[in-house]
Amino acid sequence: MRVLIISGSRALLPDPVYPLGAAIIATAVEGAGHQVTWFDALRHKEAVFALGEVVDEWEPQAILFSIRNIDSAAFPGVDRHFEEHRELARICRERSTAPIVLGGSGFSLLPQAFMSYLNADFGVCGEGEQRIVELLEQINAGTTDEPVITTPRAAPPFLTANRELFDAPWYYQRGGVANLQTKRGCALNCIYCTYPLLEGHKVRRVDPRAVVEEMVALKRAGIEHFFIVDAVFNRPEEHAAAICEEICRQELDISFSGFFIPQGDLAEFPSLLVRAGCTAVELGTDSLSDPVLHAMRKGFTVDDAMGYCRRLTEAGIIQCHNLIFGGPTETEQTMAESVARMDELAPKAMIATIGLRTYPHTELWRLGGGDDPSKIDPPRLLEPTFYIEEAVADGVIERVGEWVDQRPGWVCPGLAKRYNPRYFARLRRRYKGVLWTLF
Ligand code: B12
Ligand code: SF4
Repeated sequence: MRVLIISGSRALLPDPVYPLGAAIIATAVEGAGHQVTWFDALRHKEAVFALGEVVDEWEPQAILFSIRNIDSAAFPGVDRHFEEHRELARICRERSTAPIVLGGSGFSLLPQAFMSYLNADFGVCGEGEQRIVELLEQINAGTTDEPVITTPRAAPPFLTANRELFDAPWYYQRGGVANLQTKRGCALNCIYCTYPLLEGHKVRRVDPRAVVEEMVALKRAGIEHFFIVDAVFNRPEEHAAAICEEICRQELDISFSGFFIPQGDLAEFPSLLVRAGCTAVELGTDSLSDPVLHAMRKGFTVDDAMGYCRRLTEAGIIQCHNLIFGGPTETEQTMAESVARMDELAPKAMIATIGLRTYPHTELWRLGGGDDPSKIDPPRLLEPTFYIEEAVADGVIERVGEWVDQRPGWVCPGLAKRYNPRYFARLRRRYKGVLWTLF
């Protein structure tokens, strides 16, 4: 079959992100013997027009649409990406009779909403690399049944992407990293988080030798800086350590970063990270006040976080933290505690988030009084909603704005403070690796 695969994301911040999920799907489809062409909406100023031309020329027999981003999840200045996806889907419908199949992390969080909003034929929820091949066979044979299919979670080793698809070098040039996965799943249970919904609670690890093999292959292609896209890189800690050891064993000269939880037991882990090339990490700290950490069920305490971060600093690892202002049980006092303790840690960068984006099927959705999602008209679910604790709702935007203004390394996506595409693109011109190390 002639298959067109679209990456719908047009988000440029904090960096343009290589559409790894879409590339894996395209690799699977190509591997099954189909003719594949890809369209990357981010690469076109007039994406809808350009897509129309590709559809006319290519005359696809199936159109696969990868939806990574719904919105920027940043309050109050939220960017609504789902509206851009509708325009792309509309032009496909106008120019082609091919079935439209949706997938991707954004889609998987709100499948029914996207199906009806984009007027799609099929949707694959979750990890699509195996199921998409079967679905294309069924479409070809005219034997399809359910429009929305939920896939079982894949077992490692996972299919690796052919990075010629969607032009990985272009993203490396502009985004400064190549993305790579070392496992799927998160065993933790933070009340607002969608990652366990997307990837499950059971952690499925890729063999460290296979992870490093992928790094070696990318290094041969000139890529030396990586971002690990795992929910949390340092959980389980021994898997992360095994990957670091393998990088050291192979004397691979690369740098990498990823998401970390500020807690861990292995005393030698920070120095091992440094030897393996990880000298900058992003921490999902969220709060530095115990009642709020407890209410969000983060699974660590202020003491854990402060102690862990000091160990990272001693080992020479610079840090970017995230703080959420307005989470469950937040008060003026808990916010002030978080700010004071963050000042003590004095990280290189700090991302301030106001409130929490709520998603159906999370505990926070229920806590925030969200209705039963099955009773809501599906497209209405796409409207971004946020939880902000009532006790601080009045004035939290101004307070956070002031804190950010007073601290050079702090950014706030929702207030567009030190967070704009031109500033970041300027920094990026002279730098590879994670960008916040320049703040
Ligand atoms: C790593 C990550 C980042 C890193 C990316 C680093 C990098 N260079 O890659 C950073 C920190 C930069 C980042 C930034 C942002 N992110 Co982010 N990120 C993730 C994360 C954890 C993993 C993404 C990933 O690469 N997964 C691995 C790939 C292989 O999986 P996948 O893309 O899901 O693809 C699989 C399936 O979805 C499916 N599939 C994919 N496409 C298709 C298509 C078809 C047709 C089919 C059938 C199947 C299919 O099969 C694939 C293979 O199994 C996800 C959460 C998660 N656990 O998924 C959030 C997530 C994607 N991010 C999210 C958001 C909001 C953002 C930001 C907007 C945050 C912000 N305000 O800055 C920015 C946007 C950046 C941008 N330019 O797009 C949201 C998106 C939902 C939403 N509300 O829009 C997610 C889902 C997290 C969440 N809150 O729930 N992010
Ligand atoms: S916030 Fe991080 S640690 Fe908590 S459940 Fe989500 S991915 Fe896991």
